[in-house]
Amino acid sequence: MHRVLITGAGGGIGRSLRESLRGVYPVLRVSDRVPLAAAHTGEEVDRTELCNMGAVERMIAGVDGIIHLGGISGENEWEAILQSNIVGTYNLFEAARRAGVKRIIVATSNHAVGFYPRDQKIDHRVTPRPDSRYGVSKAFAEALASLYADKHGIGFLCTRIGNFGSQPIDKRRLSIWISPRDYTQLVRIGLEHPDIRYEIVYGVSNNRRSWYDNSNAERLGYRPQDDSEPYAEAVLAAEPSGAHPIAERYQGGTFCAAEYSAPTRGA
Ligand code: 15L
Repeated sequence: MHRVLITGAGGGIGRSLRESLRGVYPVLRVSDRVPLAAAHTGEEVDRTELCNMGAVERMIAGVDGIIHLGGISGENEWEAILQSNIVGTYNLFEAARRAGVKRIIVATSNHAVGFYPRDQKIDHRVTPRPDSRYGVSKAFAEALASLYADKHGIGFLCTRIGNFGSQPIDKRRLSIWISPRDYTQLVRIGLEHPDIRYEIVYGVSNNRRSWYDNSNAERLGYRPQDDSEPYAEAVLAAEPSGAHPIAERYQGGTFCAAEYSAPTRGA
């Protein structure tokens, strides 16, 4: 990997990876739709709207690997999700194919599988159960990655990120938290592992309360260093009571409860 591109480099995960990957690859190109901090040595700064194919093609020129974080990072109206996450991801993968990019790390999300219940441990083989239009866009990204892996030979690591941050912020996040250093490790596996065709892994730390069987990530060499458990007592003490029963039942939490209108069945 000579030149690695980060899309969505102005977001929380993007800013963190920009720091942790500084100097790891000869050139780090950082891009966002909003202006970014000026380039450090070894960096190139770019500004691109992912829904503009011509701009995406220019952004991608000369790139070997991509960390795709760009797009909307939560639930939104369909038109916004469509342009940023669906058209934007299509433009990126298609431009990458034309430019001969070798690897793409995709920031998918726990919300692609958010309607699995909390009492079920899931692995990378489960079918998607999106909990939102946002979750559907992440399932779309995984499906599109599968197509571009099988048909065009780009290597993809789809990371179903739980909740990224310096520490877990509530009860649900105790099960899905990922620390910055663990996500950096996972991204580097995606870019540097010699044999990746198409893989789904969970972007989570080594949480004792995890809802995921992350054996596929372990198989690829992932050894997360952090666990949410030391934070559990304080987090649980601060947890407000009266959570929505649908949010409480499913892994996606409030993403599941929002706009929920199905007749509630049993438990
Ligand atoms: C996500 O996918 C979002 O990008 C992030 O903002 C959080 O909402 C996270 O999931 C979560 O589930 O906590």
